[in-house]
Amino acid sequence: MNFYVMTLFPDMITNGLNTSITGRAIEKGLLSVEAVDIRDFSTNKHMKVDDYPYGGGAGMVMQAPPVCAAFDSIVQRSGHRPRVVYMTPQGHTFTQKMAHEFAKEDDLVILCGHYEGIDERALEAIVTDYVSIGDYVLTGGELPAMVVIDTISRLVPGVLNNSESAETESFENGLLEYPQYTRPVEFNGMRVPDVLLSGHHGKVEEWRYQKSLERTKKFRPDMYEAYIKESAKDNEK
Ligand code: 6GU
Repeated sequence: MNFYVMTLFPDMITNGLNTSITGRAIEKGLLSVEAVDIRDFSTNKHMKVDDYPYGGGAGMVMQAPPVCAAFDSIVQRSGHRPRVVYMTPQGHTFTQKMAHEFAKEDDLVILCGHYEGIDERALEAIVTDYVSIGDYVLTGGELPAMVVIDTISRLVPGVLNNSESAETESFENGLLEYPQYTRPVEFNGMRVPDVLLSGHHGKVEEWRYQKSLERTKKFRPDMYEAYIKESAKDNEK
């Protein structure tokens, strides 16, 4: 899968994603991440890419021409018009389900804004999806872009090795994950639960399921309600 990140801070993207699991996947050729520097497409002699907002107000707005020219260069290189995700606190909140949807694409463009945002005409011309990562405000779309790319990447076949992907994960089954333990068997007077040492696979599974339910009810009552409703529906069938 190929990601194109349109940004004014390409180093943030490259430094962030060339590390750890995504870095390994890039080396293996399973992913590519190209940071497209919007400033390279400025037609201004000072390489300016922003200006004052019409109508007045605080801050600067990223201008339409360099944004659209940067996108055109991606269309040229990829040979089609890929989906364009604009990272904005005004978008739909990112979910695991959306990650699965985006993971079906071969090419995905992520557009990062800064300052007070991007000229609406550029957005109308190229953006297909408006995505936020939560109800708080960041200085720019780069960290959200990395969050989205990381989440999608681990769904791309081969990116996770067996032991990584074999983990039962929070959100994939609608429940939070159960607690994990490793050696030593006793730490500061706290013992690993006996059932995990029993070697009884069925009992371990049941214990983990109960812990998942317990945690979800405690920390995410909204998810718990949805899970119970779904289970009731399944039982009717
Ligand atoms: Cl996608 N961008 C910015 N600037 N702030 C955010 C966000 C995105 N999602 C949550 N807060």
